[in-house]
Amino acid sequence: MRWAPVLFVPAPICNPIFGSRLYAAHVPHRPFADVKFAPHYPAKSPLDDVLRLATPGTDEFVFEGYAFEIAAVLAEWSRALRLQPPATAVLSKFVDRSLQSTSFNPIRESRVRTGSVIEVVRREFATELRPGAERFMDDMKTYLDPLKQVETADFEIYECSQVHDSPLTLETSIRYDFVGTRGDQVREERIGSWRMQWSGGSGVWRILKWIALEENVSRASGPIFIDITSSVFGQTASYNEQLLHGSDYWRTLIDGAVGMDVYGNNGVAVGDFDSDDLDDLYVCQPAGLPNRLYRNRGDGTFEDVTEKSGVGVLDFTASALFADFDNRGFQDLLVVCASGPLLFVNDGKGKFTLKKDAFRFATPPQGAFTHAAAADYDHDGRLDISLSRSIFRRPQRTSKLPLSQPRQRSIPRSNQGRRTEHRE
Ligand SMILES: [Ca+2]
Ligand SMILES: [Ca+2]
Ligand SMILES: [Ca+2]
Repeated sequence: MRWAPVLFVPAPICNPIFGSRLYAAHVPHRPFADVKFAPHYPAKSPLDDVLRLATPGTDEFVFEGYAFEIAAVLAEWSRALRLQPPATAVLSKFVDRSLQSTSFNPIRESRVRTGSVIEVVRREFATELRPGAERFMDDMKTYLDPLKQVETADFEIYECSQVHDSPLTLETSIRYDFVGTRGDQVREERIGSWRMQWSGGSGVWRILKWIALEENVSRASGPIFIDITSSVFGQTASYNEQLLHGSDYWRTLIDGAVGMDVYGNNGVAVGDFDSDDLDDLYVCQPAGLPNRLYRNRGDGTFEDVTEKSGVGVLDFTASALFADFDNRGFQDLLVVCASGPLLFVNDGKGKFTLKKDAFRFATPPQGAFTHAAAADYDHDGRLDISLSRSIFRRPQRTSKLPLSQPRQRSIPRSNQGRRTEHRE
């Protein structure tokens, strides 16, 4: 054990992609710094074969690697745009002198939505290609000039194909999303598509062609939504002590045996359970954390009524639904746990009672329940339910991955008045 301090001297970290020794210049030389501790595991990890292919382009999907490199170019421009638009100096590093481009000045604008709060315009562009990198850079400056501050500059490559072998030339379709503030303080979002041609490889790419395809522009004179969550729920203990912490936090505190995982989402349900004409909120939670019911006080705040209402379900809950399933005039609560649906009947006095055996399945359902929808599909005056499940199947082929993609199945259930019946 006396060698332990030496063994734990930090070794240089090698980036598997770039092969550089990060931090090497910052680690001071220490005695025995050359001594390395090389752990020997008893067996090869079953994940090794998968992890070896995790870096884009290292498997048969070569274009994934090219797209990854081009995305890095766009990400560099994005970072510069958010610092100081239009950041054409950064962009010019990747623009070939022979670049051909269409004009970013729209030939047609049509109003999609008008109003005092938000207006939306659809832009169309000319298809004529014009040569010249300098002309393109001037055009791009003019295009981005109204955005004095850029908050979002996202680029997503949704198509990538090879045009020529030598030199390697790719054509990409890219969805862009700019969000920023103009000089007159109007907020503007531009979402559209470009088709671009790139030449190069080995991490060095230059843009040969830039074609503007379409664009939607949304403008608002100020923020449309304001986050008021903390002022609405801030006075409740459950908000501060439970909801503000994420799954990572709770997984370190709650025994893993309760089954809290990081897969899937937990929804919310909105309904007026106490019939005061104010919508209340039911918040679904991962396994081990009780779902919460918040009553709308009508003064811009909610109170936590989980305990006295009796709907603090601890099972993993994907979603929930308020609806009057027994036609007594009060909103009941359908809680969709992964293990199955639970029906809580509203007594009209602020308390719910779990209706046992509300659901009977002809065969044991496979997979995890995820969603529910309600409608009176057979017009008998009683609400019926459609339940969705996520089913994991082992693939037939020799995939090394443990599980295939989930498949969705739905179970329509007919409301028979006293209980529901399975109709599949
Ligand atoms: Ca209410
Ligand atoms: Ca009811
Ligand atoms: Ca019905």
